[in-house]
Amino acid sequence: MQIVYSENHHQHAADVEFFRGSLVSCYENPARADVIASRIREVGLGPLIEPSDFGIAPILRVHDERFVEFLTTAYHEWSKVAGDIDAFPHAWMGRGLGSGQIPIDIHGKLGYYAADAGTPISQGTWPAALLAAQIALTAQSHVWKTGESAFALSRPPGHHAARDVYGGYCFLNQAAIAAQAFLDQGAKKVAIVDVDFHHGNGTQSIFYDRADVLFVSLHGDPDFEYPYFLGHRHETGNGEGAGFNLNVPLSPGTTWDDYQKQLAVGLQRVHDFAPEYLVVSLGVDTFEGDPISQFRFGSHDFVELGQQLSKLGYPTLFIMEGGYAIDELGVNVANVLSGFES
Ligand code: Q9C
Ligand code: ZN
Repeated sequence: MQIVYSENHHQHAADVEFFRGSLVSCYENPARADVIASRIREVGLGPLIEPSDFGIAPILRVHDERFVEFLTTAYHEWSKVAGDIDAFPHAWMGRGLGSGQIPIDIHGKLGYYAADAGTPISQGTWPAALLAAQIALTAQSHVWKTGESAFALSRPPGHHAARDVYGGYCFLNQAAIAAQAFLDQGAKKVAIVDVDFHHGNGTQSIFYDRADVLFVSLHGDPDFEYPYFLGHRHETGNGEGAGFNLNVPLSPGTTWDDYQKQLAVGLQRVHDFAPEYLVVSLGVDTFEGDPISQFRFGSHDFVELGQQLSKLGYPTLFIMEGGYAIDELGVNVANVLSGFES
């Protein structure tokens, strides 16, 4: 399997995030990708290659131009008034309280574009997010050209980013950008399976009205878990997209044994859809030791997860999403990929 990686993810290094009313060290930190890369080298899963530059056009197929413009300038605008400290919003519009007009002031803009107060923007956030998208596009291009599978080992993650919203540690939606790239290159149908602990609200929202991308997500029930406002079972798609969105919310404490039965239903739906390509939003925050999540996968269960995904038989593009138990993160991710290859 081809692995696409760049050490330049280190540019996105925020200091703190809000957690239960306090500021704590960021869970989404550079050590995450480092330990995954190191484990992948250790088990010899495949060559780690550097990303190519596909420019901004494939990103603008998914994201709003003014949103991208905001991301490119946000830290600079913020640091002019706040100094060299991570940027956070402090005001949101609230239901019914927005005219739709985008504020000019940076604090207003942060509130306009952010979904939460848990996603700091640091000095190198934009270049790192752009690089993560290029990593996804490089891996996508490999899958497209060879029919082989690939892994985009990138951070920051992407599945909480919507067309013009950032949040949940995500800025650009790599999975959506890659799925759209397959379609733009001539594919007719692409399925995205999201196995991150959190619902992929950004990805769902991007494709909710469309029949050319099937979105299947298994996740912590949003009645209890981030992102709270999307990911319920009754969300099945809209208009032409009706029937092309499948959410499987699961209780806190869900084990692999519970999960795999639901996964089988989700993968059957993918099979029935008969896509040409599969994109996997790969979060391993379903691990029992994850500090912010509530499922109970053991490390060995990730091998089986990889095996189940490989049984579908599609050229598959894995995109790195969440997973915050640093000590086991490398093993858990490599286990999925090893299981997939076996
Ligand atoms: N401040 C992904 O796994 N915040 N994002 C949790 C800690 C949101 C997770 C509370 C978690 C987002 C890609
Ligand atoms: Zn997650």
